[in-house]
Amino acid sequence: MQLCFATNNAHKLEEIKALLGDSFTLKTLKEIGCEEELPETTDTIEGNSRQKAEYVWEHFGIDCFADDSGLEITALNGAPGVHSAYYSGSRDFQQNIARVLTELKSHTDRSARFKTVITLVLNGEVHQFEGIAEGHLLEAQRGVQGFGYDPIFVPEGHERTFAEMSIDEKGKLSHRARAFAKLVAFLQTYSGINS
Ligand code: ITT
Repeated sequence: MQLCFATNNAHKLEEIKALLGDSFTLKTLKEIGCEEELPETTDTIEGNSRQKAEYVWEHFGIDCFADDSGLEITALNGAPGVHSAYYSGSRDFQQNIARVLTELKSHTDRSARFKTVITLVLNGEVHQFEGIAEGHLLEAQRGVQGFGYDPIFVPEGHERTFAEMSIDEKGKLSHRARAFAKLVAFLQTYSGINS
């Protein structure tokens, strides 16, 4: 069965290929002839994830899935959320962290969660899978692994930040891993039923 993963992030593609096994031939956007930037113009993580997957389905007619993620901070009413990548106005991780830390200065509640929503369009039907990693935010950065807000995020039940963990360790706890696990379980059941 052929399926497109609507991402340009090679790292994400390799990760999901390893999880899915041989029942699925995963195609990249390039391989299906999609060279354009996918639209991400809604105001929610769910909406952007769905918008990307539906764009590929509508323009290329191939079953596909897309993901979108963000950091939701309780004291900031869920911000930066869908704006996580460009919160400071640029994609610069250090500037984004700096803005978050400044805005949190007057708050005692430091709880936050990473959220991933994957949208799968299969035979024209839409399915969504959510993964959450609960945790809290430090006042200063620790660690150099990972990306984005990892140096200030400590997942629930742990003392180290995501940036102090190995890829494998973060991979067991992360929002993205949890959402992908639900997608993989769904696809395995689906391919079992249809083989
Ligand atoms: P795509 O090209 O796949 O869209 P992206 O960087 O926009 O890559 P996401 O949509 O998954 O990635 O996430 C949006 C932003 O949320 C990302 O740029 C980070 O700032 C933040 N983020 C998401 N997942 C994160 C993680 O695991 N650790 C730290 N920050 C993360």
